[in-house]
Amino acid sequence: MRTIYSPRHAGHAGNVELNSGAIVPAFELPRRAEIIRDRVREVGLGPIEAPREFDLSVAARVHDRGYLDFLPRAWPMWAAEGRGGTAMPFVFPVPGLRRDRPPEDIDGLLGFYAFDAGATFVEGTWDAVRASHDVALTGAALLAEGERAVFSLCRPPGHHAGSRFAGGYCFVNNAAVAAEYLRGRGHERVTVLDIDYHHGNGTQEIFYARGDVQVVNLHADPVREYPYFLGHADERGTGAGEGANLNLPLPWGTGIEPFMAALATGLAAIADFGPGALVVSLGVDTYREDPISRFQLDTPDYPGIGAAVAALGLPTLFVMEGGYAVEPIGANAVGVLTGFEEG
Ligand code: OKS
Ligand code: ZN
Repeated sequence: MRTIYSPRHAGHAGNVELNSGAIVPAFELPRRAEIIRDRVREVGLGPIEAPREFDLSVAARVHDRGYLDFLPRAWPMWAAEGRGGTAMPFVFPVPGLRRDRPPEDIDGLLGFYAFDAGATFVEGTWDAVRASHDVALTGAALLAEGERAVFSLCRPPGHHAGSRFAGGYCFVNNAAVAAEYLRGRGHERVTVLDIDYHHGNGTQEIFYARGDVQVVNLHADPVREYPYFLGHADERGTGAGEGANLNLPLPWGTGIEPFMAALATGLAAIADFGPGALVVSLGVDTYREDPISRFQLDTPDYPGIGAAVAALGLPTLFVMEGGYAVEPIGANAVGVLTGFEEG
């Protein structure tokens, strides 16, 4: 399996986040991607290649134009106020407030285009986001050109980013952009399978009214877990998308057996939908020692997940999402991929 990787992710670094009432260094670190890349090399998964360059035309089909225009401007606007550190929103247009007119001030804009304080900007953020988008699209292009499976080692991740909001370390929804690309390249139906610990609320929101892109999510039950306000089992899609969204929420403490049972349910729904290609939002924050998550998966469990996904027999693009137990992240993420190849 080919891996697509760009070192430009490393510019998104040194930012802080709000956690348990304190400002702490962000958990989403450059080391994460480097450790995964090193593990790909170590196990000989296949070549590691630089991304091609893409314009934002596919991204503009899943994201709002104003949102996409804002992302590269966020840090320059922040810096123009004489500020350094981390650009972070603190006020949000919840229902009851105006969403129809973007403010002109940077603090207003940061909140206008976010659902939480968790997608923060430093000077190198946009360049890293742009490269992550190219990494995803390069993987999708290789799939369209006939590869059976590709690993897009994206950083920053994407699955919390919606059509017009950032959040949860995510800016551009890499998996959604890849799925949209594959839709435009000969596949009538495409599925996004999200196995990150957290619900992929952005991916769900983007495709919720569409019948051509199925979204299947396994995640910690939002009744107790971030992102809280989406990801329940009764969210099944709307309009043309009715039935094309499937949420499989699981309780805190979930181990590999119930996880695999839910995965089997998700895979059966995918087989019924009959997509021509599959995009897997691959998070390994399901790991037992993840510092911000509460599932109980162990390193030897991950290859079985990849093998189960391989049994669908679909062209498959793996897009990296979360996972914060930094040292084991390589063994866990690449374990899914080797399991897929052997499965
Ligand atoms: C609050 C942390 C919020 C959780 C962000 C979750 C990011 C993630 N300090 N999404 O898949 O892993
Ligand atoms: Zn996650």
